[in-house]
Amino acid sequence: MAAAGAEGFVLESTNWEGHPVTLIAANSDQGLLYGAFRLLALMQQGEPLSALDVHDAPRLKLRVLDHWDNPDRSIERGYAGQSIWDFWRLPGYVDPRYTDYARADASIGVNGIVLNNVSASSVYLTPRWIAKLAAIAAVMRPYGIRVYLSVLFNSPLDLGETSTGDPRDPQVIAWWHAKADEIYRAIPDFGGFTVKADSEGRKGPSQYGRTPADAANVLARALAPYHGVVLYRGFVYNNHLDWHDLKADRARAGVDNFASLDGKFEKNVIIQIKEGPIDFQAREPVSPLFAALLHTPQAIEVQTSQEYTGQQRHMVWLPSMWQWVLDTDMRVDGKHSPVKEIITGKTFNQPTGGFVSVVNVGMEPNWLHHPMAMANLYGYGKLAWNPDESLEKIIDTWTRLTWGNDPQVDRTIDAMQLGSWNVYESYTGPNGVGTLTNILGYHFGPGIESAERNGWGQWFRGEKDGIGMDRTVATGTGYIGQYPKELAEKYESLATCPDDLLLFFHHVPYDYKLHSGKALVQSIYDAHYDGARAAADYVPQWESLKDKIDPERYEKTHALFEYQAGHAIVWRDAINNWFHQISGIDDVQGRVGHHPNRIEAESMKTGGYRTVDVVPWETGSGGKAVECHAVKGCTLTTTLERPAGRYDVAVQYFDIWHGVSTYTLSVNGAPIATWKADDTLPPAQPDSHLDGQTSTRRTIHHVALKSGDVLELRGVPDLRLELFHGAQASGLTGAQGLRMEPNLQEYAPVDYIELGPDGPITPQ
Ligand code: GCV
Repeated sequence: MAAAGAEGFVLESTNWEGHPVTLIAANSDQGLLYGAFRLLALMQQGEPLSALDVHDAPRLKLRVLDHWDNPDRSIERGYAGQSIWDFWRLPGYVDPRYTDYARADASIGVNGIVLNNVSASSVYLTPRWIAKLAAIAAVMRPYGIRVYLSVLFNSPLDLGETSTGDPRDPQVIAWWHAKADEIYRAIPDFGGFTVKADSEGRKGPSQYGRTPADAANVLARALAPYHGVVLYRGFVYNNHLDWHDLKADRARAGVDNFASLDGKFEKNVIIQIKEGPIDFQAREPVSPLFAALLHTPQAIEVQTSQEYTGQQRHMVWLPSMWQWVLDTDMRVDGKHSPVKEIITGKTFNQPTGGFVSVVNVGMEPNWLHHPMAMANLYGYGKLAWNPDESLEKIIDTWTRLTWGNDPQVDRTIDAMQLGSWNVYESYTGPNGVGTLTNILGYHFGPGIESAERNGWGQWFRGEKDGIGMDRTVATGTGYIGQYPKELAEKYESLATCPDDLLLFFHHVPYDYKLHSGKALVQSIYDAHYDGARAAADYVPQWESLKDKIDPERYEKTHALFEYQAGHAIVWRDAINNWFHQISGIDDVQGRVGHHPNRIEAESMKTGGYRTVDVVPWETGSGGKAVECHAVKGCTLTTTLERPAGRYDVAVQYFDIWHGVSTYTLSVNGAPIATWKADDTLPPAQPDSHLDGQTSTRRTIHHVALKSGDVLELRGVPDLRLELFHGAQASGLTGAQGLRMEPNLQEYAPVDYIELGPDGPITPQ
């Protein structure tokens, strides 16, 4: 049993006094629990119990989920409802969902949960709140899960209990020691603290002329007597970089800030490093910081919550990306040193290491909104347990446990999930350019230039002459020099830099010839068409399973796949149009900028609609859309000149968070579809922009049409009359006190109508 260690287990089919028995053995309760969960999973997959011989133990010590949950139950980058932690009712009322969550997490091997946002509030450290944390810890404990807390670096000052936040000040040191004592009295198995400091405007040790090591060590010393740890985040960077400085580079920040501190941290400090040097993009190279800390334990941080990868409205199976990161061999000192062995502590002989995922589950019944997104949480647990587990096995097990053992169901879902990261990457930001989302909005749809010309440093430097960040040592920011020699040489040279990271490392002309043989811009056009097509294909693949899936989950997933198909076209067109305009290079296949089946709303005959600009221009077809400001609604009509047949009619409109416009599509005066633009899902924010985040497609399938038919779209806006701010105070009553709040209106906006074939739309 020695190999099972503290958390492993053995499952064996044996017999006792002539009777077959199944043995679960372990060195601890936790090991037994994991063994029991494994046994249940095997049984659920129909594995015979007669020949069990499973010996397993986790490879990573810390398998921790981060919740970016705030005290008011909002969640930063959460897409499945409000926080499950109902702090206002704790500790008196302990929601039974905590037990469900603990059980689900333990079943995939999670052994720690950071309860609150890394952008932390100091309120959690007050006695009243420690009692609340203790109530959650009591639920987690039987499941082998320790609770952790994100702490504000200068909490004692923030709470008014010291006169400074300087980590070297004796008052501050004493405060943290007393606070640790207090926490451990309430929660004897408390895991420790996570710290985000000197990052994105958060205060940090730099304001006192101190280093991350000073800040981490004061906490670590306070936790050490109780075996607690500090997970200090390597995500320290300046978000006010100078765009005009061609040497400025956010990607450098991790190594620049931490490498010189290697060896200066207390033993119970673990540096928590985001997988890539920027921020959970669809693809980034692996952070060079993994190779720069030889004397400090490390944890990798990934993001199950799909902030930049479709926010749980697009299916993207992220373990494919994570395993690519884990398998990356950093070649430290020319030796085999894959990330997965660095974070277990093996490469640099560290006593501990970790695998952390930002999870951001919410109150929605399935925790993450998209039924397929739960495969990300499951896959995280499996990789944190064993980074070498095969992706095929992980997804197949998840599919069987979630959707049953029907071979067609399993084959179909497995294949869709396994390809989904590459599909998403190809219709959003291929070639290492980053996810070309609106980084100044809520990181959802395309908004290409939002990343440029500001201090955030998510630049890709798309100019007339070419595109990509020159991060070479020879002529660029020197970032590539932060990698160990072999990797640095590979990335520095255009001859060996992989196509899928090219624009992360090099600035090249648009007609640059890739290793694939294609010109860069053509490859981008093709990738976006292929990616959008592949996303569209999820719909018929899913429909092929209709009779084998329960109606509730079938319909929910179907609607999400339809949404993804439409939104992938928004991405495809925005990025292709932008590249077409900046490069001036035509698509050799003539698709970009030519949409023969598209009828622009602004070109249709209108009853009341007015033309408006879409900003940024690339997120609206032709840069324009129409809006209706008339209470009774407006119409768009067109007389078709098409051969008779069945068509899929797609209406591209904008669904903003506020307001519920109504649309009706009619043929020759007979309505064929009515729907409401009632999106309130979490990515949406209270702004009324028509852009790539709100552009939405509704497809009405198999519509019989012929030449001469009149197609009419009627839009009825939602014009909200709100109580005029201050009306009551000013003594205004009734209609006098009402006015239209421009930010709350939804003017039934329309971009275009498209008749198949195009994108997902095929003639019937
Ligand atoms: C919690 C990104 C996200 C932020 C997040 C930050 C972090 O910038 O957009 O919401 O803040 O990363 O990881 O600290």
